[in-house]
Amino acid sequence: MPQTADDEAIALDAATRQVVLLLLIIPAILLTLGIYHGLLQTLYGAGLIRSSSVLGLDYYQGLTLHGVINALVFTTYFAVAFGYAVLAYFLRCRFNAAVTWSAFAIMLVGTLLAAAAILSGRASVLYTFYPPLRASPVFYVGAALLVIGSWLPFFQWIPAYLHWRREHPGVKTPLAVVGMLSTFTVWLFATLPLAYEVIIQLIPWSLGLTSTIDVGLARMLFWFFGHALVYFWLLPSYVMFYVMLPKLAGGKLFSDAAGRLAFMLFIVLSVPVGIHHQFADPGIAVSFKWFQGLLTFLVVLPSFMTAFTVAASLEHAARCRGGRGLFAWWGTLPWRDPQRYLFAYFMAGLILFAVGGITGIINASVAMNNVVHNTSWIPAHFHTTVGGPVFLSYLGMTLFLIGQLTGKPVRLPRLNLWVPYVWLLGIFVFSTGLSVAGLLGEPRRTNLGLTYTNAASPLYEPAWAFWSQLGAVGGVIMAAAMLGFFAVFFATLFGARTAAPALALPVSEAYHDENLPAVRNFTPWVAVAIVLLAIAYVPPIYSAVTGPPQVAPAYEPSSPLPVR
Ligand code: HAS
Repeated sequence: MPQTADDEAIALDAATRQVVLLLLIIPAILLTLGIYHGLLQTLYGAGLIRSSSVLGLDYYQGLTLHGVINALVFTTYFAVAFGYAVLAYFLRCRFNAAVTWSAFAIMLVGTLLAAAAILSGRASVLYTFYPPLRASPVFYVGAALLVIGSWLPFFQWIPAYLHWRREHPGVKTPLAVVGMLSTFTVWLFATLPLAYEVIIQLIPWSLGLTSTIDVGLARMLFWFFGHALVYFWLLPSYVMFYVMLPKLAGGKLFSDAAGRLAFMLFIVLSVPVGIHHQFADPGIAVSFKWFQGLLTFLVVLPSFMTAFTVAASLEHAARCRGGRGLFAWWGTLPWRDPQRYLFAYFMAGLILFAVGGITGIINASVAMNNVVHNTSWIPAHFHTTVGGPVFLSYLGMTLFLIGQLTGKPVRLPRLNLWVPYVWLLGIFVFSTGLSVAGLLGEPRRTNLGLTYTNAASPLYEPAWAFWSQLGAVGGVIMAAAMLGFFAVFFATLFGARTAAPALALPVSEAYHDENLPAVRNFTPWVAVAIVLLAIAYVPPIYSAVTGPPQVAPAYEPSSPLPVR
């Protein structure tokens, strides 16, 4: 049966509407801080700031704020908000208000605790927070609460979905719902080992109950979570690209089954690949590294499928709009339509992802990883992935949902249209600079302005200077794009209401609406995922637990000596 193709407006129940709005507005405001520290990073990197701190916040504190706000808080809040909107819209369901508010309250308390620890200088442990860097227990408790709060909505959505299926026998689950349930299935798999790391290892250690920590085990558990995390970020964007983009382009989704298969493949393949972040780590057998490296090449497949399906959908749309020729049809797409600003946000992100995907494949090759690991190539890679399709689609959808759920039209539409394109340019310039510098050996997560890009230092590396400065030019362009975004965001938020709040999501019809029974049920995919996870992770974890423990005392980034 074809999925709904109309964009009928619905009213959300009061609690869901208010919580979704808060989940969108709070992190968008926090982003002002996250973006400011992103700009500072590029200035430190280019040697334009040559001190260890600016306005009382030191380099590692700022880097931690940048990563935690942008990569953990903004993304998690958005995924929960978008999940509520999608489930409520497509399944026409209501949620228990007490649970919805509790989830929000737990996430908020967690965020405030983590923010307090970072701002007071007691948690400069970066967004990866792996030991032997040690933070205050307040930070770890905050992070744990943020994660626990984000589980609750999923436990509301599962019964809503099962109820809908009972009420609609034989009807395909809407693709957007499949996408969001896949997102949170991956999230649940990924966050369980993280919970173990935080509760059993980090909190007792930070409380002083244990004097050392097994760094090898902690890093393995973190990356069990860490790479699945990137697909937790990506999948809500894929929901937008499959379900909304074709309609915004003026066409149809080329293949419904391709979207469903992509989401199911992510359930299976997103998690058992984390060791590709540890190719350089000691104490992990080469066979485990190669196996997870191989699985990493498999997890690329659903993204390639997405690239081809989205491109085919766009071509179909363009030809419907009168597009001709082998390439000329791209020009007929609605690149400059301020009313379809979501198209611009999505497309700018997708163009960046074509680059981010290629650099990811380079990272995944064990041999080539040796060249780029821990260099500035890595931030270049992730700004074209999480900073590209993920960030831009989240920003665009934040505006869209706020506009709809407040009944306020999005203000400054022309400026809004420019935001994604300026961001695209900024990321290109930034990533080009950091990629080349990385290939020349420039390290990441280093206050380069104190040494390597400071001509007054004996450690000065002239070969890195130009490329780091190019990175800073990109950083300034990105900051300009974000100034534009904040102008649009606040003008919309404080603008006048012109309509009653209502939600109407753009929904694409399928061009090929295939009936593929294999992708209609989550259970077999979840079962295969568990088996593959066991094969990929039980041996390395067993070896980390039973092998010689890699214990270490606590460190802080400001000193090479252990904390007393
Ligand atoms: Fe990655 C490190 C491998 C995808 C994020 N990655 C990171 C880190 C982050 C990150 C944050 O194997 C650093 C973590 C840290 O702090 O240490 N990554 C991959 C691979 C993929 C990949 C194979 N990464 C992502 C995504 C991210 C993300 C998605 C965030 C959302 N990554 C690695 C590896 C490392 C790593 C190693 C560790 C490196 C190290 O040594 O530390 C793949 O999933 C990528 C597949 C993607 C594609 C692209 C498909 C293209 C599409 C766009 C089509 C566009 C169209 C529009 C149609 C195959 C869908 C028209 C376009 C035109 C150009 C006209």
